[in-house]
Amino acid sequence: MSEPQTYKNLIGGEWVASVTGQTFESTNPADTREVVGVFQQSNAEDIDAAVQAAKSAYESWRLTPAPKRGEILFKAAELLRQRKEQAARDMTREMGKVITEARGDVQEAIDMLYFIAGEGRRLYGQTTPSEMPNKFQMSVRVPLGVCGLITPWNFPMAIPSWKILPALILGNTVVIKPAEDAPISTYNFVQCLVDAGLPPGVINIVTGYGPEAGEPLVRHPDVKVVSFTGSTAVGQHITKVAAETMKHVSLEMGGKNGIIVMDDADLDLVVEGVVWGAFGTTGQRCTASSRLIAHRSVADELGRKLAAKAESITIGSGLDEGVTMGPSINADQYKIVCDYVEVGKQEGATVVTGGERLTDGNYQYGFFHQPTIFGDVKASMRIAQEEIFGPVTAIIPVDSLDEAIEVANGVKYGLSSSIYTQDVNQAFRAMRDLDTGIVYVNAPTIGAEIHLPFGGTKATGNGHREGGTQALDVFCEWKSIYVDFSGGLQRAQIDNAE
Ligand code: UN1
Repeated sequence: MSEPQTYKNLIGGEWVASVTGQTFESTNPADTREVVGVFQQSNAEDIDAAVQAAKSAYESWRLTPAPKRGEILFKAAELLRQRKEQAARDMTREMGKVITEARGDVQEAIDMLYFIAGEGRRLYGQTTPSEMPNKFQMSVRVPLGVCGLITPWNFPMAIPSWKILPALILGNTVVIKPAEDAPISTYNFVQCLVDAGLPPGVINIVTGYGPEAGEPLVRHPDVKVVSFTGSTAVGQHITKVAAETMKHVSLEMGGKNGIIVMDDADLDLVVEGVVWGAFGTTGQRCTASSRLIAHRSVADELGRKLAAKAESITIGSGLDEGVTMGPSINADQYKIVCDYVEVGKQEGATVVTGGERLTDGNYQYGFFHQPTIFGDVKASMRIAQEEIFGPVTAIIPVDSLDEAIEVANGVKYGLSSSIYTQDVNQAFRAMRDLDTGIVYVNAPTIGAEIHLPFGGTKATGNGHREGGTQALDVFCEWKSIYVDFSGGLQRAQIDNAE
């Protein structure tokens, strides 16, 4: 194996070591003997240097015409297209998702580049008539300044792109702290922006751990927006800390996403969708299909069919052709998965398939677990309530659509949901009543496209959305501008009132 590369922080256009002089390693979760990169273990001083660089770059970036900013994004999209295969391979090595999915993750960042690049020529505000004569009024978006972005390892290029690009197109500058388990994908993405001509200091990367590097970013008085994807507990902490300096905060957090399967559903289609939704990315998506809320009359048959399909999954290193499911990301996450499987067994759920960790042969070097399906699950069980973030799903039998919707909504999260049915009336009732930010019909709970808003209700979010033009709202203020060309004082609500 070749010597791992050492990555430095990117601050003000320069690659610099952390002031701590310390580094950390990221290893391949499919084979932890392989170190994939060495990264700076940064602290508050590094964060401060990056924020200062972003703050001074802001002065000219905010005045660069938005279509010009968009042109840089278009160029970066072209570069990333050329580099897609290498970026996907780096991603698989650093966080384990199978190569076809890693290509999808890179593609999502490419899609986002093109979409947001086009926003450079839109960024629409409003013009609206005045209630007064000879008066003009409009609203425009204005940037906020330095944005602090804290991103996860499960979509290590797509999710940084969701945050970086809306921030940049509006004229903000960025300091990003990527997850310590998968920083290379952020480097690969940012390198495209740099090579496309993004001026120094407009984007800065600082790597490190949450308490040492993430916390000072959230606390920094010159950071105006924090956008975070990760756990609800950390999101709540960020909200409290950020309140002290009145920052804007956008949060994307957990999910416990349910697929409703009605008795008229095409079960073969369901099986294909569930296996993709539950075990794609080894279940490590916020949108993973971690519950199947199945009509009692089809639940057993569904379990049998699902078991056969799940058992045909090939587990291993995502770089190997033919492998369809990779490992969990790290030892901690692996333990969480193994512990939840034990919890499910103790709670009295039936193991329909799987239920065991894999430790033989080459599996011993990674964090591998069988795809696991529990049957006879009650909606109140922990495995049906808590986010597992692993290859585990739970079949919960129900007797009606009303009960199915009640169960689907009966968790603290509200990210994604789905219904399989041939009945248009049932589909529309579900679309109306499922309390999630995303609803799928006859498809699993994963697979969002970047040009619609992405996010969730309840403990999943704080009312903001990524994706779509809605993502722009996180990174700007609205300014309303009134121009009175009457030559006289016109008092709104007074001079024109009855
Ligand atoms: C996530 O679930 O963590 O919707 C992000 C999807 C992907 C993004 C998922 N486009 O499945």
